[in-house]
Amino acid sequence: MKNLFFKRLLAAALVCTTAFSMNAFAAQKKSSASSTMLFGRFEQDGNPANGAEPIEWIVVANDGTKAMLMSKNILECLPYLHDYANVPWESSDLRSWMNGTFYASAFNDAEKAMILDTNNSNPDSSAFFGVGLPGGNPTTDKVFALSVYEAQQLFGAAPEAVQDWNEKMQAKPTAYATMRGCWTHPRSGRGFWWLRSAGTSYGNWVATVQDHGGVIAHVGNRAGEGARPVMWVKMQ
Ligand SMILES: [Ca+2]
Repeated sequence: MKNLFFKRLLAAALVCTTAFSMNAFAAQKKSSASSTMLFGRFEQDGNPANGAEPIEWIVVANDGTKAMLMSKNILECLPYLHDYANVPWESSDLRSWMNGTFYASAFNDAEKAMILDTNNSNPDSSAFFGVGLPGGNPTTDKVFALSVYEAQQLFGAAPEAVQDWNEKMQAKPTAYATMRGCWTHPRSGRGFWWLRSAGTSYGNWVATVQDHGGVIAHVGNRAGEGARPVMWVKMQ
């Protein structure tokens, strides 16, 4: 039932293409049919001279009091970890960037007050990859990447279909993220984005999403992959 609930929410979110401003947030906050919303700002068009652009978020869950938002686009190009090493989400560069540089620069004080702490479990990845790795300690995050299990629940990326095409998981880097080094498919414009879960024990230490939307594992310092921040935002 829970999976169906999330699927329906996601379907509703993806059907409507209207982006809501913060002024419309109150009006839409009780509607499960809300789709995307604008919240915070980050450089996206690759022209810093015209300032940062509003961030568009997909409302992937909404329980009536809070909404789970995931950036529609891949916002930044960075490795999960700068070095060739196996570290858990807790110690990753990606977590540091999301809760540090990104959180500090993308949101004003009023917006920060709306962003809730999320207690994230980080289970090992064996239930997804078969030959998995430990995920490390639980973490408390303002901003985070999805785990493989959350992606599976929200977008139906079933374990037996991790290599498969999954339109719900596809995303494009912004022009800025492409300029920063995110690999971008020349025709589709889509790219790769990190999950926070561990990968497999064959030296592929982090789960990541490919341009066609399937989940795979890569070494965490692989170049050209990016970040899709996720967070829970208070609605009342
Ligand atoms: Ca700009």
